[in-house]
Amino acid sequence: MPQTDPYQPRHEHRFTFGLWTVGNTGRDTWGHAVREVLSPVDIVHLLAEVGAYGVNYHDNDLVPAEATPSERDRIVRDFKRALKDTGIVNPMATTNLAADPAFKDGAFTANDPAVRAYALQKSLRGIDLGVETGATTYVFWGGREGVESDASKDPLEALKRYREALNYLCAYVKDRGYDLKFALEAKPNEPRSDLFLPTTGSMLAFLHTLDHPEMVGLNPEVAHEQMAGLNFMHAVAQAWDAGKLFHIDLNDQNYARFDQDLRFGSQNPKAAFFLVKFLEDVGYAGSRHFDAHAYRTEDAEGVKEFARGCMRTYLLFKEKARQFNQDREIQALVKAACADDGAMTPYLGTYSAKKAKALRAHAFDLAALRQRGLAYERLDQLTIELLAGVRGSARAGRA
Ligand code: DIG
Ligand code: MN
Ligand code: MN
Repeated sequence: MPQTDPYQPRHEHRFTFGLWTVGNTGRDTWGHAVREVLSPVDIVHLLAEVGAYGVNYHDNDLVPAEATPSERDRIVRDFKRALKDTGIVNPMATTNLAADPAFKDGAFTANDPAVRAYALQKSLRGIDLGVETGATTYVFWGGREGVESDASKDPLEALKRYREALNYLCAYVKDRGYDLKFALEAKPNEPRSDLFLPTTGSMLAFLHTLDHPEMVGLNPEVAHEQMAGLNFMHAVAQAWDAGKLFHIDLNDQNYARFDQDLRFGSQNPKAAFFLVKFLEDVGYAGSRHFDAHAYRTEDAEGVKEFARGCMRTYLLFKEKARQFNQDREIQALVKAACADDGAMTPYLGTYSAKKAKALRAHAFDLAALRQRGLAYERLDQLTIELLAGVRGSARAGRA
């Protein structure tokens, strides 16, 4: 009986890809497409072949803006049949509010009220389409919600328009009785010079200013926080802490680059490992969405390798996280670093006058506090050795 590959993706892993990811034709600012356009049906079958769980889309990835109503119905019918034939599901949908030249000055935050109205209309239709194909999460990424010159737009007015649009669309979902929640995706810049609501933290604060914050969560993306030089896992932890990790966009990114949307774990494996460890430790049950695409150098087979690599790397790090959590020496170091003999309990936690009085009177052994070593060098070295695959074969003690 051949040893089954422990890193084979299965539906239970909830790996999803957007139509625009494995369908990316390799066109970039400086070069033409290098790959054929794939139909949504072909992409669904490709994702089934590589072992994915689901497929996501922007409205126009599925239904071109110029499609007639009958063409729209045929496309949706064929797409739903492909989902049924393959068992691939559609957990998330979104609106493309970035490509149409009408959005050149933004969509929800555009200065022209007709553009803002068109963005709402397009989103209403996109929401209906997403619900029709089974989506239960709707993402909003404000790719054009920003400025090149702050002379052009008052940020307070922009936030007011953003809020008005999302309140309008939340009210629409409630009015239609849809089982749909919204997930806001931040990005600091690109394609606009500066984007409003640039980080997951900004989005988290903003969503609480909406009329129905309970319907709205976050869709953090690895590349977007790393573009801003931030620790992505910390952003995800804050979203989770607030009960707002509704979705997640996984990829990778060099910190000093434009939005690269690289294969998951391909640039910063240690950061990817701690992200996977976090998601698995807390029991995140949502989609693991790979918002990424293959290198421009790749052909159709290379695109499949890209998709397999995203999922395989996630599963590799999921296994490494299990080993990390069970490694006696690592866990002993983690435990020692967080040791608590209870001596500070009378002073910490919820304030009381009694506690504060006792704390004020307490004499600290500052010399001891200052000289204590925490052994993080050994802890991180063991992490590196675990990831490098030597920890498993090392002796139980010091290598
Ligand atoms: C880009 O990172 C954005 C758009 O592709 C889309 O709106 C969202 C969905 O994952 N990610
Ligand atoms: Mn991106
Ligand atoms: Mn994204």
